[in-house]
Amino acid sequence: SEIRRKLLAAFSEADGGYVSGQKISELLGCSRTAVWKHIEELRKEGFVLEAVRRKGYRIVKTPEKITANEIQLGLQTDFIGQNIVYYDTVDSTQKIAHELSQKGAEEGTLVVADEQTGGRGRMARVWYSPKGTGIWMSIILRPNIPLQKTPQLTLLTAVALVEGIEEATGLSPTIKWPNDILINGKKAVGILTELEAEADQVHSVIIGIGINVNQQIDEFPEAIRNTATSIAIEKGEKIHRALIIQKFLERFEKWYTTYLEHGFKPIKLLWESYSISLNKTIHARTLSGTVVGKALGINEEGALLIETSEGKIEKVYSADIDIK
Ligand code: BTX
Repeated sequence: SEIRRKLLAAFSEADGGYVSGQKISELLGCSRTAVWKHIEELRKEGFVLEAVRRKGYRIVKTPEKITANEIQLGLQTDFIGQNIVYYDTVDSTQKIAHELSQKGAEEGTLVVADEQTGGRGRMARVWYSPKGTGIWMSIILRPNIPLQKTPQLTLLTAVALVEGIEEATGLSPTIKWPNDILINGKKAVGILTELEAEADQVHSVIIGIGINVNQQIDEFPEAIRNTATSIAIEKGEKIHRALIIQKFLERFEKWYTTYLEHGFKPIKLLWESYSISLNKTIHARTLSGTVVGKALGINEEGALLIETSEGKIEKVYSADIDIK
């Protein structure tokens, strides 16, 4: 709610310091008793607050759980993640985001869940989204761009994820075209971009992001134990999920607004600098066969350019790639 947003903004500004009850009641335009009720609500969500006479309230600890409040506490964006819809458990945040989008949800609306029972990847694959350990979220965007440019948003998201994760954890993720983020060569993040469009008109783009954060290796299903990893595994310690979400949202807003103003060029350069597939021989498995060759880069549309041994340059729009 708006009140909650203001309350958290006041605590963010105080940066761990006290905010007086008087100040809060002025900011929110409510009585001291109502202030106390809002504080109690935060406590119920797992925030630890200290109350000191004449000084006011101070946040001592934020909850381990991810809550909308915690993501908003200290979030420095204008519109990305300013409206957060949170679920303890949900089929797929993509599904919810599509529904909200059709009901007219504002651009930048973020759907986050602690667990997904029907998390999905590309081409109806399963995305494992166990409870309490990862970040499963979807963002609603309404860019005014032609349909064929929408794959660029997947690449833009990958850039923001690399930078956000690096800022929050100190790890250095890399990108494997088109939508995998790897840490030390293993998949830690997946991105799924879906559209609502009619003819050439894009109504909305729903970006789904799954980040493995606090899983240990034996928590992964057998099928992906050799290929998947989590931030905690690579970092050697657990990381607060809300921090990663915040850092990502901030990078995302920055590059998304840059993109809308200046186009794909600046994003493309960053993307290429974080990519591990370039200048290597790769096998790209597409629906119509496998292309083998050297990955040269991406074009303006976000397609991967592969130079085959005959010197022909193939454009690949959708594939799974193996790096040889
Ligand atoms: P993808 O098709 O590139 O990857 C899916 C493949 O990745 C699976 O077939 C499996 O081999 C492997 N995989 C499944 N789960 C995991 C995992 N947790 N970690 C590593 N590897 C895994 C990637 O699709 C796009 C994923 C987007 C997920 C987000 S979560 C929030 C949103 N809601 C939703 O339903 N999907 C998106």
